[in-house]
Order: sequence, then structure tokens, then C-alpha cells
Amino acid sequence: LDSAAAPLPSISKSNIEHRWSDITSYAAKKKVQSWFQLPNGNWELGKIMSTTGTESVISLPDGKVLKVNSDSLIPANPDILDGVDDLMQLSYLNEPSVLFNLQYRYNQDMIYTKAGPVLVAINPFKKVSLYGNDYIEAYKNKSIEIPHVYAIADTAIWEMTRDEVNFFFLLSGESGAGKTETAKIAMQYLAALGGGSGIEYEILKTNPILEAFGNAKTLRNDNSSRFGKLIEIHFSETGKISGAKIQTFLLEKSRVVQCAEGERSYHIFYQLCAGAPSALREKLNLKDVNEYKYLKQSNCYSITGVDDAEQFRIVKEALDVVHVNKEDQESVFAMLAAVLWLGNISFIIIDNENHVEAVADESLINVAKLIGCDTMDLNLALSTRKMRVGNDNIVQKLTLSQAIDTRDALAKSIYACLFEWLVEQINKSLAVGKRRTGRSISILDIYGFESFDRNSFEQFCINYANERLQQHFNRHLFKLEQEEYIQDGIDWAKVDFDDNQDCLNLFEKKPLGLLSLLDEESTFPNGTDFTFANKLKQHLNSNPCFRGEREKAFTVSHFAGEVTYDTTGFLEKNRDLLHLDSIQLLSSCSCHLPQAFASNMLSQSERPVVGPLHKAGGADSQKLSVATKFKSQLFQLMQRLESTTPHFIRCIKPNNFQSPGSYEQGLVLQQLRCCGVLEVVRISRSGFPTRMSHQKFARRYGFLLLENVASQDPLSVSVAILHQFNILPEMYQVGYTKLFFRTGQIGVLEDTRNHTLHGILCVQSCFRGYQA
Ligand code: AOV
Ligand code: MG
Repeated sequence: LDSAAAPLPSISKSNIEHRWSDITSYAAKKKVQSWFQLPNGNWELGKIMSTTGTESVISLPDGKVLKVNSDSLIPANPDILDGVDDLMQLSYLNEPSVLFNLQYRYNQDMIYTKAGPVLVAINPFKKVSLYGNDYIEAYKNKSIEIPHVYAIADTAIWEMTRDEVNFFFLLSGESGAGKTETAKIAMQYLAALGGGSGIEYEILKTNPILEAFGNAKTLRNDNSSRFGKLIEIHFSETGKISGAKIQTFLLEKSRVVQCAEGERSYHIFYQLCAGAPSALREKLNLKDVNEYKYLKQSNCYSITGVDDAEQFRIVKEALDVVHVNKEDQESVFAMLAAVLWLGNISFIIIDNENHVEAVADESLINVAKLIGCDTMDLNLALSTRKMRVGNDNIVQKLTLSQAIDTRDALAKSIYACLFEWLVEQINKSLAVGKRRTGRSISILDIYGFESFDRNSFEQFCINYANERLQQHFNRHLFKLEQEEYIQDGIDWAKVDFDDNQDCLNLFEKKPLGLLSLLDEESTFPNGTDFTFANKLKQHLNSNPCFRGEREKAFTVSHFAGEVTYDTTGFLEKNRDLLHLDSIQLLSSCSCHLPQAFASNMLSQSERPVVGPLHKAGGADSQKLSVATKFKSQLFQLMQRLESTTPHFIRCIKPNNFQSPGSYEQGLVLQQLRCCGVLEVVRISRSGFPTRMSHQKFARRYGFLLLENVASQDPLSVSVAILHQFNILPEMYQVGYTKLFFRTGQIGVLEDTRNHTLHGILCVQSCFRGYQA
């Protein structure tokens, strides 16, 4: 049993605080419990019966008795600590103990647990009765203390109102771990407490809209966010919501034209087809989902437990709430129908050079009608390209594959513009107004780390974003904490953590990083996915986070695991070209949305446009590529984060089947490990989380001193206070500028202060009574 290969990586030495060998004889005498790893990698709780030399005999719950190496046993916490609210309270902070504690709580639907400053949320994959008005009231009145998103939202509201600070909720976790749901739960609480103006209702209604247009079923999550979202909710001085603003990041637009077997395109397409009332159906000439090629290719039309028609009604209602008028709503649906019909447009070859023309069938006619243009113009835009050769303008006919790419690019652009347009309308409706108070709570919910059998440019961007966020988590919780101790001259045992700087360098380094090399290759007219992959292998093979693979693939060691990317389509997606012919077509349309899209595209100078003014084939090198634009968005975001008070919520997926009641230890452990939860707890516990400047400390508690210290400096006053109240030396440290305390120490002083103040107030009021 001992030597049987476990499929899971076994526990690393550095993660163990105590080994049984230190205490086994004691343990055997008391028959205390310890963790034993089974060959399948799971941990079992056993009782130590006896210990001789390096061997121990343990009995497992199923009655089996085993002789094992004492070193393979890991101490378990006493029963009294089963299911503690905060992992900080565990006596033994080893991996099996943490796993067990979370599982113990999970089995009782207690899905939230504190890990020091971080909230861990385990996805229940079922309705749990932890939400709604009664719970909101309870957390508001502080009559309940179990860890919860509500509790954190409550702290955020109070601290924000009092200290005039900006709060930031950072949600992280793998795809399907529960970030979006958790974000909605936090919004629910903020809306309940900050409500009154009615704007809170609009804010909540943005969720069904953005989910319909930006979420889709993937193999990992039936409701997977395919865009990143930052919502910033502003509050007045009295803590009431005054407005909000939504920023979105890189929508996965390739999904509109292609998606993998078993996945779906964006929810809204299925909702429209299922839920449109008959008048609308007729007007848009809507068919069933299985008649559209874009939706048909993945062989998946419905999601268990989801009624698309009902969702459509919900989305329409939500659009009303955020003031998108009926006329605009109809235009939105027309654009969706146009995208679907575009996918059905086919081409016929018209000469022996493989040049094509669009088939003048129902699909072509419908698209033209829906966007408001002439069928001939549409046909030309899809099958020809105006080019400038020397001083002449010429018209080049397109081949079949060029025409299909042009068609798909148009469909993707219309959809992406529609999404942006909607976000803009929502922002107008939620407008913060002029009276910004400097009080806001933001929630960041991006797409989680993804690893599929086949990973493309989208996963590359998504995982890069997660890597950036992880860096912020590390920096904030580890580096800054440790640097502060060192700066203030505090004795402090350094806790190591997994820094992901190497992986970020792999992405960001100039000129030899993944992003720079991708951009460079994207600007070469002759660059292909193949030359790109070769370039990576040539320049990056010595990087420990990188590995070249066969053919056009490469592997990156992310903080959350290795992912192999297939470079097929990387260059095209990064260039994101839309030919000027297509933009001109949209601007000539009689409908207002395509016109708005076209002028938006032309005004966005960073968008690469290829047309007569540009070289054929390559993008203008001055325009920003998709990856570069995304990177700069992320940098701006990180900068904003620096000036706020962050709160981290780590969402954990207990199984890969999206099913309730199944807790896979290996899967949970892997997520806990890669996001550094255990290290955070260890730092918080071994460190001095409470800190106060000498001045503030002296001002706050100085009056409690028995001797008169008015003339003394803050440091001497502080030391005098520490002595008078017999604070044990190991419970605090005196730094150059600040005092540092272990958890709970300040509480004692605060109690005394409150008692004393209360006493003083009583005396004062008696005195006033006496005078009167
Ligand atoms: P994600 O946002 O983290 O994935 P979601 O928030 O969409 O994950 O959660 C996935 C699914 O888990 C939801 O659709 C719910 O069915 C379920 N779920 C999550 N949290 C809860 C909860 N607190 N109570 C009940 N069910 C829950 V991705 O967007 O894929 O990274 O890109
Ligand atoms: Mg999500």
C-alpha cells in the first residue's frame, strides 16, 4: 500500500507543518487520528494503534488495519475543529486537513469558508438556501456570522461609506467554478442595501441581458462567460446607489461563426428562435435553430433545465428596464437574424480560377433586407475586394475560401458591434451623473482559466488574463505583506509562494515574448500560423514555462496547469481584419444600427482596416492587434486595482460534471494549490495582520495610561501602553513607523477603550444632571 503509485502528486514537504514521526509515540498512546493517503490519492482518516520505530499500525474507518511508514502519516485536527469557519483556526494546516474541513462544510451546504483574508466559495451546483431577503437582513443586522458573500459585501458598504474608499471584488477560479453566480449574489446584496433610487433594479437587469449576449454553453460550463466584465457601482454619501458603469473585455466573437461539438453559440440566438412572437418571426423570417448553419455545426441546440423561450421574455423585459426602446429592440433582433442568415449564404464558382459569387437565394435576400441594403451590393461586398495597385483602383474577385472568410468576418463584426452597442446603451441608462463621490464598489468577473482538448487564440487570451490576475493576488497578499514587514524592520519568517512572474514574462517580454512575437508575425504579409509557431520554438525553447510541440502547437506552464495551444487561426484572429468593402456596405445601409456600427469601426483608429489605401494582405502596422489591445486593457485594469481596496473571492469547482454532491478531493486540492490559498492562510497566521502607526496608536489608546505622558513622543507612549496592558512580547512587534499585532490582540485594547469611554460618558452625563 505504502509504495503504490498515487495518481495525484503527493503532498510536498514544505506544506507540512508537523510530521507524525515527531509525535507518533504520543499519538499512539492516545489513539489519535491521522491522515493516510490511499492509492487513488484520496485521504482517509485513520487511528494510530501503535508505533514501533519508523512503522505505525493504523485502523481505517472500514475496519482495515494497516502497517505503514510513520512518515507517510499526516496529523489530523481534533474533532472539535471539524468544519471551522476560517481555515486560520486549524491547529494543523496541512492539505488533507484543509480539504476535509471544506468538504465537511460543503456536505452541509456551507459553501463559504474564510481562508484568512480570502473567501473560498465552493460551487454547490444546486439551489442552496443561503440567499434572499431573510439572509440579507440577517447579515445587515450582523445577527449571523457565517462566512458569506453577503458578509463581505456588507463590510465593503460600511468601509466605503465611512472611509470614502473604492472597493474591488476580485473573483477568480476556473471555468464553471461560480464567479458569475457569486458576482450576482454580491450585486443582490449591494442593491438591497444601497437601493431606493430604482437604479439598483436596472443594475440587476443588466445580468440577463449581458448573459444572453455574452454567455454560451461550453464543455466546461453551461453558462460560460465569453467576455470579461467589470461593473463599477457608485454610491452617494449616505450609501445609496447613484449609478453604475460597465466595462467589457474581449468578447469571444469567433463563437458566432464556429463552435465545437456539444457547445453552443451565444444564448440569445436560441432564445430569439424559440421565443420570438409570431409577428416578429414573420418580420425577421425566423426559422428553427436547426435551419441555421452557424447553430447547426455543433450539434447542440438546448441546455438541460433551460427554457430558451422563457429566457427571451426575460431578456426583452430587461431591455425595457434599461431603456432600450421597442424600435431599437427590434433592430437588435434584426441584426441577430441577419447574422444567422449570413451563415446560410453560399457561393458558386463562376470561372476556372475558383472565383465565386454568392448564390442569390433566400439567405442573401434576407440578409440584405434585414440590414437594409441592396442584394447586389451585398453580393459584391462578399465576393469582391477593391484594391489599389500602383495608381489604379482595381476590383479583385475572391476565391471560395476568401469569400467565406469575408462573410464570417462580417457576421462576427456585426455581432461584436451589437454587443458593444448594447453595453453603451446600458451605460447611458445607468449613468453615474456628475455627482461622483469617490465611493464605489467594483466587481470583476472575467472568464476563468480554460484548458480544452484543443485550445486556440481565445484560450490563449483568457489564460493570459487569469495569469495577470493571479499576479495581482500574489503581489497583494504575499509580496506587499512581506515587503511591509521588511521595510518596517520586523522579524519575520518568510513564507514562500509560487510567483508566476516567469510565466507573465513569457507572455509580455519585448521583443521575445509570446505577445510581441505574435504581433510581429501578424504584421508580416507572408506570416502564417506555421511560421509563427516556428518562431516561438526558435526563440522561446529555453524558457522553462514554454515547450514547443509537434507541428503548429506549443505548451505553456500556467499557474493553474499546463495548456497546449494550437496556433491554427492565431494570426487571423489577432489581426482581426475587416475589409473596407464590408464597412462601406454597412455604412450604406438604410437601417440605423449597421450605420452606427460602421461609423464606430471607422472612428476606432486602433482597428486594423484593410482597403484600397492599404497594402494588400497585411494589416497596417500602426494599428493595434487584438492581443495588444487586450493587454493594454488589462494593464489599465491592474493600475486601477492598485488604488483600491481589493477583496478576493476564490471560486472552486468540486467536480467536472456540474453535478451537486460530488466533491473530488484531487480536483479541489489542485485548485487550492495553484491559487495559493494555503499559503495565504499560513502568512496571515504567522504574520501580524493588524497594524497601526505609532501616532494613531498613541492617540487612540494614550488616554488609558495611568501616568501623564502628554509630553512624550508617540513611540514611547505606544510602548507604555503595551506594557501597562501586559501585551505579550510574542503578540506584537514594534516597527520603525508602525506597530504590528497578531490576530485578535487589538480586540483586547478596543474593549478596554470602549469600557473606559462608556464610563467617562456616564460620569459626564451624571455631572450635567447634577449641574441642571
Ligand atoms: P464561472 O463564471 O466561474 O465560469 P458560473 O458562475 O457560471 O461559473 O457557475 C457555473 C454554474 O454553477 C452556474 O450556472 C450554476 O448552475 C452553478 N453555481 C455556481 N454558483 C452557484 C451558487 N452559489 N448556487 C447555486 N449554483 C451555483 V466561466 O464564466 O465558464 O469561467 O468563463
Ligand atoms: Mg462566468
